Amino acid sequence: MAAGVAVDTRHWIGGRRVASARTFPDHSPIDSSLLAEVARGGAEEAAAAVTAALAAFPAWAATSREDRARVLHAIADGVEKRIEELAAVETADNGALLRSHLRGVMPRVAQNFRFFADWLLTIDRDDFETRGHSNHISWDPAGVCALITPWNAPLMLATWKIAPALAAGNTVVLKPAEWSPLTASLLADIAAAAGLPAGVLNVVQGYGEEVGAALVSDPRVARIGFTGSVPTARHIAGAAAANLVPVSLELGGKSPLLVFADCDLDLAVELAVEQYDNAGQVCLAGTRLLVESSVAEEFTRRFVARASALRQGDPREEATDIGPNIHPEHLARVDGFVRRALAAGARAVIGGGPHSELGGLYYRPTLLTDVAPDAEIVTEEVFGPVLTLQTFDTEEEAVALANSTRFGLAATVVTSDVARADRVTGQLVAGTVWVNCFFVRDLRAPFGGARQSGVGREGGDWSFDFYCDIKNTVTAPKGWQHR
Ligand code: TXE
Repeated sequence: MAAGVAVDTRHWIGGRRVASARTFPDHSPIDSSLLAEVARGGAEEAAAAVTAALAAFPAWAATSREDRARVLHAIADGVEKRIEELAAVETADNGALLRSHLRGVMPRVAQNFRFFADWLLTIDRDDFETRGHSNHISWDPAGVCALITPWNAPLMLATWKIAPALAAGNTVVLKPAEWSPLTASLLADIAAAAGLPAGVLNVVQGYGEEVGAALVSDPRVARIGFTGSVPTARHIAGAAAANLVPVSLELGGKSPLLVFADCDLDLAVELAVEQYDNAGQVCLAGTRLLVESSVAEEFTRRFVARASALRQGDPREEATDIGPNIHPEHLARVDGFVRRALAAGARAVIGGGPHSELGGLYYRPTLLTDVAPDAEIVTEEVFGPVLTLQTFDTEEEAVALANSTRFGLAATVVTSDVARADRVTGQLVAGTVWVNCFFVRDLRAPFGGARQSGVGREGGDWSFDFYCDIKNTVTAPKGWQHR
């Protein structure tokens, strides 16, 4: 196995490993080697997992906040103890850089648990006064949460939902993406070793249309958390509507990166080249470069020099900057976007196709110019190392271009003019806006997007609002000793 680590890829249901009659192959995008034959669940396994989660719910919901926080910290301890193994397996499974997993992604997995454990102990919306009366708001766990997660940051995005769901006192059934199933299986072992009771976290492996669809249609599910594509979100939202289940949808983006002539151009180039991270498989990526005309030529020259120095290859090597894309089907999807753009008259300043020497799933970092504002390559999420560059002459034109897609997830503004930054950021349709920086994240901030970038927000209070049922407000004469 590319990762050199054997993973038990049977389901984790009710605190024990469960096999299925069928399996599906899991290959590494690094070299297409077979990593595992993974249990291929279906409606039966999905139902069994919901049953186990339901059975475990009363006791876990009744566990004190302090005890739940203690278990979540113990899970974080377990993640930190096995961080090298988790990083190696995740890199083998989804092709993202080992150094990113070791130094950024896996520490963030542990932080997801610690953050919501601590937030649980500090969250205080309970008491405020009204005309001589006190009000006490209390909230309950919601119940069984079905969490369906993607392949671009498998364990980080799964635990970004699992941690608040568990902290709030819910039980969970996780359906990882079939293109990156492995670390979810390891998490099940880590959680069990940390003392998470059987049935509180369940992991069912399998295809979205088999396991995922069964989970979101199960009337016993109380919350659905999803990160993935818009088309899949439509299926899930429809199932949730049938049962009137609250659903959180974190979807794609086509975010702008605005470069104004007054900016530090070297900073703008560095921020733009960062958008190739994870081979462009980042929902927040600023893939639409919008550059003020007067600096476009110099920006492009510096960008080409910087991007041409990026090293593509084996993501396990420390020196590698860009690894492979996740899967042959996805590579074909990415390449299809580029080919259609080139056929429509776009020009590839760099890249423009798969990496001819490396072959496999390696796609060259690509920058396309001469693209129309309504072109598919400008309006649709490619989810590969493919950027477009458009120019503008005025601030108004920049904002209009930035807001011209059906998405609204993020935006980056590069300018040295504070007043301009205030004006522009106030007009952008984007859930997260960075000024002269990128991907600086605080877990207290609401994460999510407008338009077709999703429904709802995750992070801090917003995660708790979603994963809890607000129970009631008790109002009594001042001095009443609310429990
Ligand atoms: O996602 P899917 P895919 C976008 C990105 C990418 C495109 C396709 O544009 O190119 O989506 O990626 C499960 N009922 N993003 O096809 O299909 C599936 O098993 C229930 C952006 O991989 O949405 C997986 O676990 N579940 C995104 C999860 O949904 C179903 C990250 C996501 O798969 C299902 C990933 C169904 N009918 C993709 N069909 C981001 N915002 O980061 C599939 N699934």
